[in-house]
Amino acid sequence: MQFPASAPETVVPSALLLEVAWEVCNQVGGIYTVIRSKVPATVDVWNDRYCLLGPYFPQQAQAEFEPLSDTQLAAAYHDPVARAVRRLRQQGVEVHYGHWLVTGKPRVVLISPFQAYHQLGQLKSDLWHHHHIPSQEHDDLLHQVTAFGHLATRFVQTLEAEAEAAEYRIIAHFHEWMVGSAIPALRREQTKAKLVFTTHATLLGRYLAMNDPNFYDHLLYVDWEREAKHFNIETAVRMERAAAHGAHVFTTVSELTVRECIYLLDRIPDAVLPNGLNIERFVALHEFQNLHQQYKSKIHEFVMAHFFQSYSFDLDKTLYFFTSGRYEYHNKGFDVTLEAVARLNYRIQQSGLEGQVVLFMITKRPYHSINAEVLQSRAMLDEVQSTCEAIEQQVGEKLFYQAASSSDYQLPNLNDLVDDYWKLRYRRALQSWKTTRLPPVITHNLVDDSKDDILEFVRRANLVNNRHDRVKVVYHPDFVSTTSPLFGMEYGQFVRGCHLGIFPSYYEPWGYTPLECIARGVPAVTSDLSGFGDYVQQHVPDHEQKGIFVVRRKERSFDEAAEELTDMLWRFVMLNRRERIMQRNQVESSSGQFDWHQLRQHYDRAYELALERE
Ligand code: G6P
Ligand code: 1S3
Repeated sequence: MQFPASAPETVVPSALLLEVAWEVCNQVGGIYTVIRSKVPATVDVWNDRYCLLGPYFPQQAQAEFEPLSDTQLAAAYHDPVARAVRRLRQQGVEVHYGHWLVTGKPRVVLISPFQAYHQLGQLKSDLWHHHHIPSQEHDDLLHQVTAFGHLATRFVQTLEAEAEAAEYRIIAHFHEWMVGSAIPALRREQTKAKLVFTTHATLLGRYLAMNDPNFYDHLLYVDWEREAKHFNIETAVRMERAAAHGAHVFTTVSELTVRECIYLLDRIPDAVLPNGLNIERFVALHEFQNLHQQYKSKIHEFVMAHFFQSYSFDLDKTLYFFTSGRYEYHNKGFDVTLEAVARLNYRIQQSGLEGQVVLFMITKRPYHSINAEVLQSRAMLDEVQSTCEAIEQQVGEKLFYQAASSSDYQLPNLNDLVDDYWKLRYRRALQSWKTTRLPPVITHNLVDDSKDDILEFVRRANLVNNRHDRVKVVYHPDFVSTTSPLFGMEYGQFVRGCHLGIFPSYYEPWGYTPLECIARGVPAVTSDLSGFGDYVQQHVPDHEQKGIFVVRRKERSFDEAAEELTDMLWRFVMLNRRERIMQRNQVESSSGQFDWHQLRQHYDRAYELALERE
């Protein structure tokens, strides 16, 4: 689906848009990416009629929020948001107003939920009496969202009064159940604001998918109330339902989640709002290819440190695959990925094909520390490198001197140009580094490594980085970041340096990980059970040619999905360098259709619909 970029005048000029989410200035998961990446495209169109609202947590705010000074606030008398902030402050509410320090620098209001904790008893009682939402003791997240829901309600009401004076209508767009409890409260108070609610997953869907291998077959018959009690999430589920039912316009992120909404929330969504990214295109195509080469070299450094201590292989014939995401072994398709690479390992061994694959599994698990041997190996490789550099410099200097003073024009034996000291140091560095033990699969010491599904699989399949394995596995149970001593690069740079991202999810309302690859010109595998994969199947013709591969998992067994993925991986390893470069070009040039400047249109349509509804 392609839309022209909208001009500002196509958006209702008399409306003010307030976007409310728990993850505004507060990164928890995928919704942060949605809101943050959408900001530039939204600000382009809505300008100063756009504001965000989120919870105030001092530590997060310190890094991401810049408050307006009192003078700036006082001067903003035409701004209904500033007026609402001032009014609430006069009533004793602590409200922060300023800019979110992200690209687009939008205006943002942050309110600390904790200031309403003394009212929790009353708020819980109201939720029960007005909306039949029970409360739960000792659940701090529920306490925070209950308190925030109340304060958000007050803010919208105050803004409503201020905006009315300025003849603005308000659209308040709430994301996910954590901010959803404001919706039934606002409806009960007969708000004039038009309320939009987007759910990015359903709470029950996630729990059921994790626990029921036939989740999609059973979806039709789920007794939501019984299951919500069973998983002990009744309060949150009822908040989600109340928000979905109370909104003027109810939306979700993919056709797949539409089904969940119908069966688990009992409301058909009015619209699907697919997720996009803020895609940065380079003027010259070769620039992103150069970046691939540059970051691949950094990954080479990690690989040398991790493997070459035990044995070496040709890095020029090595492909880097990776998967990443929250540690949901089954939902994120880690199980299918591992099964497929184990089969690929066998196929490559049998075929006599040259080269190997390193699969990185990047996720987050509780760990004590980085494995000391892995760290030490990295440090020792650094020592080898600095020794080589010292020798290089010495040889260079001596060679230059000998060349200048030479009378026979013969190249001297370079070995003779190295001091014994450096020869010895070189030998010692290598001797103490090299080992006969196998390179470890996992880079960290997990808190509980006896019950880890990934480790269990590699042990069972004997995919433990044997010398003869043609697929090696590196399990990194922490996010990749510039401060990580092993990779020392940003996640986005790591993605660029890899050859293929693999994300054959079983449960994934949207799934940003493959899209993050496409945005960087890296081919990716997704599945038809992820919102993104489903969208690609419906809206991106010839997606395989564009380097987006969709594993079919709907109504197919684990074994069939694993086999299809193995075939995809096999075809990928058969490509030569030229073909890979061409494929990356195709991937990069198709990324534009996932830019928010295209996809934001869906949001504006939902807002127009909301304004039409009573
Ligand atoms: C980019 C660089 C080339 C390099 C290639 C490697 O295209 O511009 O100089 O040869 O990457 O591609 P590969 O798929 O083998 O990592
Ligand atoms: C949800 O985050 P998650 O990883 O818990 O929302 C994301 C943004 O819409 C979506 O990409 C993801 O699939 C959902 O699961």
